[in-house]
Amino acid sequence: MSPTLRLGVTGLARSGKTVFITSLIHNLLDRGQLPFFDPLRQGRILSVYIEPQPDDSVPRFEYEDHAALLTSPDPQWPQSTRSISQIRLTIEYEPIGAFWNAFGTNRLHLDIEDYPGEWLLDLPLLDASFQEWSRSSIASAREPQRGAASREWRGFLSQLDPAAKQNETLAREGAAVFTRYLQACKQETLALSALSPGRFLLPSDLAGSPAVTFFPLDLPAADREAPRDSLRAMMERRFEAYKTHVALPFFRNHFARLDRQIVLVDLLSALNAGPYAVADLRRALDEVLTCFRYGENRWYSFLTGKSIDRLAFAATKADHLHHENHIRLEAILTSLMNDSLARTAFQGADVKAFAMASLRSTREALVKQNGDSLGCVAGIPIAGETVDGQVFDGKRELAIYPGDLPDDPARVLAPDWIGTGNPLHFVRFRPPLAPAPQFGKPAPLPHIGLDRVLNFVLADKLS
Ligand SMILES: Nc1nc2c(ncn2[C@@H]2O[C@H](COP(=O)(O)OP(=O)(O)OP(=O)(O)O)[C@@H](O)[C@H]2O)c(=O)[nH]1
Ligand SMILES: [Mg+2]
Repeated sequence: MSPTLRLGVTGLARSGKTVFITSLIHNLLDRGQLPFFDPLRQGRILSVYIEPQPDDSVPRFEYEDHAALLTSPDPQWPQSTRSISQIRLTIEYEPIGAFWNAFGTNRLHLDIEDYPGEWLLDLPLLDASFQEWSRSSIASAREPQRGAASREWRGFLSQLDPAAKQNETLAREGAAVFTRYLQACKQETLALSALSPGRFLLPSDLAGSPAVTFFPLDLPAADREAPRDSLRAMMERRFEAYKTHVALPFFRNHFARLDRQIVLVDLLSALNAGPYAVADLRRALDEVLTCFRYGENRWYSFLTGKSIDRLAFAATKADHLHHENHIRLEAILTSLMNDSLARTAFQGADVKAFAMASLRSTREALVKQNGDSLGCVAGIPIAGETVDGQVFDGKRELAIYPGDLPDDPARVLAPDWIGTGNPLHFVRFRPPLAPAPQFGKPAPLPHIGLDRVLNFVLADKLS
């Protein structure tokens, strides 16, 4: 029996999970440039291969399709993930130490799971009552920064009487209006993260079912019993059904069985959208960390008996910044994470933050301007991206100065740090053209810092 490490690649929507998993496998299978991954640098990795996964009921992660798409002559990013999938890598390695060296190899199964990032935010709901969720959700919708995004939803809500008789048509209409509000919050301009329930944004096979046909209600402060056939009772029942039939099985069958987690964070999109989005991202991180507090007397700790001993947070897509800014990006993530660690009184696991790019899509360039050298990144913006009003066709390369992150990480939460205009500007780039094959084999996907993340989550299991 070889030991197994179940690695959860977690992250909010579009944070880069699928690209990360693809690049990780590609680099391990094809021995990429991973100088900071100790077992490989020490020459102890003997072979890596894909094996049948352990769970027959979970779809296989479509590694071959994603890798083919990213390395094709016209490389493309993968589609958004719509459901859970899994893949098993087996790593044969030489253990450290003279005794073992004389006696051959060890094996480790690395089981990796990919799932839609939105689902992650369902886990904090497990501990919330309908009333608590309604209050916090409606309070957020009333924040001025969400004014435009939540207008229709607030208007709808103000017409409702929670004590009125239950009504299926109204329930469907309300769920649709509430979903439109969540979708508007997710758009690039707001780039918010803490949006739940997750299946409203990505219902998968639940679309249209009662479990996703509910919405929060503006309830009176004094807790009164609602008649069984009232709108409030109907919403409450469905909220509880969502917890029992959607959030809990996901937690029990997947999340709770993981040994280690990598939490990918699209910090750049939040920075691009401004301090409100960064604060919201921190709120989402708080919620994620709360889910990891298995050890404490939370009722769901009885379900698992397992605890995560290492947790890596990684700010992805660092190739949008010149390398001089990578340390600042890491410092900002560390600072947000430390805030969250303190606020959630999280203990028990080794936690570390990284800045990385799973698939490096840019190269660096220095551009002279008024006697100064600006650290730029050059790549091909994806078709439709705009820079200074210029629309890109997905073919032309552009060198862009994305701006400098602040020196002091705490500044990113200060409402005044972006002044009148955001000093940061990121465009989305196409994946890089695949490098020429090496020794007849495809060249491994280029990355930034993938090896440091791997070393943190994997190296001690290969010792
Ligand atoms: N430049 C750059 N862009 C990246 C990188 N990784 C991801 N991206 C961008 O981020 C987008 C989302 O990446 P995915 O891996 O699909 O993200 P995900 O977390 O799986 O998203 P969902 O499945 O929707 O939850 C991609 O389409 C790319 O535009 C990277 O290393 N560099
Ligand atoms: Mg995905």
